[in-house]
Amino acid sequence: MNSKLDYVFPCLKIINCLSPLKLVYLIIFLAILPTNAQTPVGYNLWLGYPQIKKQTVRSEYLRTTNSIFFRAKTPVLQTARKELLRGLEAMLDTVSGVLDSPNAMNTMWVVEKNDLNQELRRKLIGDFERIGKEGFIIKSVLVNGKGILLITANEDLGILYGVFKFLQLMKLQKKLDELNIIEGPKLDLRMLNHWDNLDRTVERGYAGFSLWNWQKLPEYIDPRYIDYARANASIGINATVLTNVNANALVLTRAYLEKVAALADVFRPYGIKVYLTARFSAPVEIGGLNTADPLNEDVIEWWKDKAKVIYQMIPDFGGFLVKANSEGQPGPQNYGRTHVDGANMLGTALQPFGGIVIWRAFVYSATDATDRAKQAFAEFVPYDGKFLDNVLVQVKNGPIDFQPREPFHPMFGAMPNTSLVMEFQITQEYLGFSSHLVFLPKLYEEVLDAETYRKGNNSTVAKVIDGSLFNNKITGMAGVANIGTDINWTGHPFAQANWYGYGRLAWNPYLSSDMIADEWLRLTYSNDSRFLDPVKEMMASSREAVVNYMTPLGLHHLMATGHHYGPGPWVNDLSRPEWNPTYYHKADKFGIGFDRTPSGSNASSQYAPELAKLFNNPDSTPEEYLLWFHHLPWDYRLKNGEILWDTLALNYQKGVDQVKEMLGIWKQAKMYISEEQYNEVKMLLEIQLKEAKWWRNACLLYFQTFSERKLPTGVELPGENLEYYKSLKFPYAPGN
Ligand code: GCW
Repeated sequence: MNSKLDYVFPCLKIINCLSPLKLVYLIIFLAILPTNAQTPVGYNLWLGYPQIKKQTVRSEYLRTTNSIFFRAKTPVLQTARKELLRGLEAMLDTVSGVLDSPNAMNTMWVVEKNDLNQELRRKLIGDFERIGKEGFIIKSVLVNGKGILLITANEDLGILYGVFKFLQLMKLQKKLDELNIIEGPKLDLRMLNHWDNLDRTVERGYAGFSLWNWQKLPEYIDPRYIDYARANASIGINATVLTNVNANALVLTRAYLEKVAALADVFRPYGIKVYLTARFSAPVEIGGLNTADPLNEDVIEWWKDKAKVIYQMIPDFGGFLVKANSEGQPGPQNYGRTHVDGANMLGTALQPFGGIVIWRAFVYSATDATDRAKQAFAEFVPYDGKFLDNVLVQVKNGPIDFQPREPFHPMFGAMPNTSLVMEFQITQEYLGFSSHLVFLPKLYEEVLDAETYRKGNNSTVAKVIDGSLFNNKITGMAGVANIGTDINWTGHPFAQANWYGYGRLAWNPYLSSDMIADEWLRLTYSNDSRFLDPVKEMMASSREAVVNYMTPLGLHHLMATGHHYGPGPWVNDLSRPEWNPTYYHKADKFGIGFDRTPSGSNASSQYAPELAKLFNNPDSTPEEYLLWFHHLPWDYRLKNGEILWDTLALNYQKGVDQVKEMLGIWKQAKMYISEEQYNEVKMLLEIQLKEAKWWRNACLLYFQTFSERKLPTGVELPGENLEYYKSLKFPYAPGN
């Protein structure tokens, strides 16, 4: 580990040898060096470590820091030690001595359970049981009568997480001397899903290109890979699927596996395992077989051999994520077999090596005319209990597709004998790309807190996925990444909060989104409450704002074709009915909305009876899901006393007003942050305001052709006519 002194001494030696004239030149040269040699704004994410004045550190121990006992025996522990020193040195501007054995001068110990003395081990035995494999303990303890700050864990990864937590607490200006934190993750798999293609384009990616430079791998290790791993480890993410679920079999060839192995080597010391998407037809495409039938002996052998090769190259390989028989991807059904046949065949191949299969439930058929919202449930629920133990089923948060708002997916709670992984989208495919500020943990929280009633009251979605409701063996959450080569990683600086917040909720799905916003803002911008309080409010309202200006009252999938950028509620000419927005809103002279009650598609019956009853009656359906479940007349009277048309229009207007308020809040925040930080978000909020108005105008003008009613007072009149909005085309919208 290099300390700052390692660099200072050689420099002093060089300076000593210089003649006075050369020294003058050197000083002039240093003075004119551009000062922006620092890290560019946004690159450090929530991991920037600004200097803290020593006297304001809320810890007696650290103010008198002189040595730390930290025995780093494994690569993960070495990472942890490096991270601790990096943070402490930057924040405290003191070079702390790190020792491999305890010493009377220690003020801090960072030690794995097995390296603790008997007495402490015994004293903390209950805590060690509670934190599990990856958790940590941060605690003030007495050693030989002297107070010491202790970070400890059962295993090395817990230490790394504990170190990040400790640095975070320091940055949050928490009092550090009486800490007693005993914490472990509630989910096993805390995963990012990259929809990254081998040509470096990113499906639904709005932050540049893929981070993975396949061309230069395996030899060339971009330092960003390390920074990516640090960022993920700091929020507890322990798994990454490198490639798009719309998969390319080439990644399973030896040449690519060597590249994957190089990435796995980089991520391993940060506790992150690598997974790949497996194209079901790979045995045909790269294996020379003439079938990929999961019951064919040659196919079974091919996958077994493939698994063997992968594990020889990447001993801790995580496993496969599979999108099969969905949106044109090949799968077992191509051979008359089932999802269970396909998933279990791959599970069997990975099982000897401890690998897992994550099989996606995002399926809807090109030929089945039943409501798309019902199809995944109908197809998968009968398979409950039929998947192998190392096969997990990954379910999107809602039954359609990552809309600004959907009710939770009815599969959650309906498959007690199957491990269900929650799939959230962090990238904002349907929520304004990387131009709109939308704080997604609000959405995630709503889904996780939703009551399923599957095992009485308090059977929330969070309890389904953390395994506590049905005692599942493996648990997990997946987030479709919003990360790319942009300097600030995510395009919009506030989209970093979605990556951060996703990680925090994957660690603990019971955290509140308000707390996450508070943490993230403090870690990224400032601890000043004059900045924090209003900006937190701006974040909290941002999700409801996007729902209002895009798809209020339970409307969904009104986005334009293909790229999903901007409104296209009029689109009705795509080859598959369920790709058309008109399929979802069903606006006509009578009214608007999708009847999913028994008089319609009866999708409501896929929920527990308590919910189905609620959803079947428009009067008891929560207003935010009204048009998801009902087709209602334009003059249907809502609880607010207004008719549906007026409420719809006023909601669209409200969304626009909310963005105006967000912009207003941001303008007030100007004095607390740098000009660059301020301008960046201000410009983006201006785009968001322009686009919120576009959404409002386009949707209202279009729906007005059916309602034939005037816009109510308070709704701004559109500046253009419907034809204008219909004529807008975006052939190069990103992420498509
Ligand atoms: O939301 C849709 C996207 C597709 C995506 C698909 C999926 C990867 O529009 O781009 O494909 O979902 O989740 O498989």
